[in-house]
Amino acid sequence: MLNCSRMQKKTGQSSKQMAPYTLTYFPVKGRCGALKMMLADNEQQLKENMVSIEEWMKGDMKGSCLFGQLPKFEDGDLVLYQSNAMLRHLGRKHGAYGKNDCEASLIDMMNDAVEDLRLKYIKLIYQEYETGKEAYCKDLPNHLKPFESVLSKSKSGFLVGDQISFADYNLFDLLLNHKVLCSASLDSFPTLKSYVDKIAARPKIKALLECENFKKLPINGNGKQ
Ligand code: GTB
Repeated sequence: MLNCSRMQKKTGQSSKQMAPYTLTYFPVKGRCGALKMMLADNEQQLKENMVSIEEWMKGDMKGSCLFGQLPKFEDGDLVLYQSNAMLRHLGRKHGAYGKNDCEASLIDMMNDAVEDLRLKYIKLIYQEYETGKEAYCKDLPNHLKPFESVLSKSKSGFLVGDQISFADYNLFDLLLNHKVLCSASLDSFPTLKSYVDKIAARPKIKALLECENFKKLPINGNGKQ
């Protein structure tokens, strides 16, 4: 189980509500940090199957995955691959996908922009870390500027509308990664900085971030961060 005992006690869920969701993934935060944050914030339990790289290398599990990759997410009989599809599914189920179609489309747009930046981050981490980190951090403000701009116009402090959405969890997770990668990354973005502080202070997110089971997971699979 992902959740700390402290968090489980606080939620006070009945056994019927326990672990409606199952996540199969490597023992890293990777592409599942945002999903875990959204579930924690909504007091949802998550059963985790951690797959070691040794187990994965045997090949059987890879062969059983629709696109040959993890994460895999199960909600009862529904099996999902693709981390952004998982975020959307949970956003729909837990009121984190806007309050009308227009908001949902704007949330999609913002989440696609988060994915664009995540792909650049992943490329750096897994392919160019030694040679590309300095240039990446120098160029990062150009990629953060649009998020700062959207948030500085937001009355609620969230990307879209007046409530948190799955795109916020996704952006928050990626900004945390960037704070580790380029420590000064938010220095010239006061709105993004207070956005990160505000989401990190949400009680259930705070509890997750302080939870040993979550904290001990490396951000990435190759030890770079
Ligand atoms: N578009 C997909 C999504 O969003 O879910 C991308 C999924 C993906 O890239 N999965 C990677 C994977 O399954 C893991 S995330 N790789 C194995 C393969 O392709 O055979 C990155 C990652 C890489 C390595 C580790 N590790 O060694 O522990 C952990 C995480």
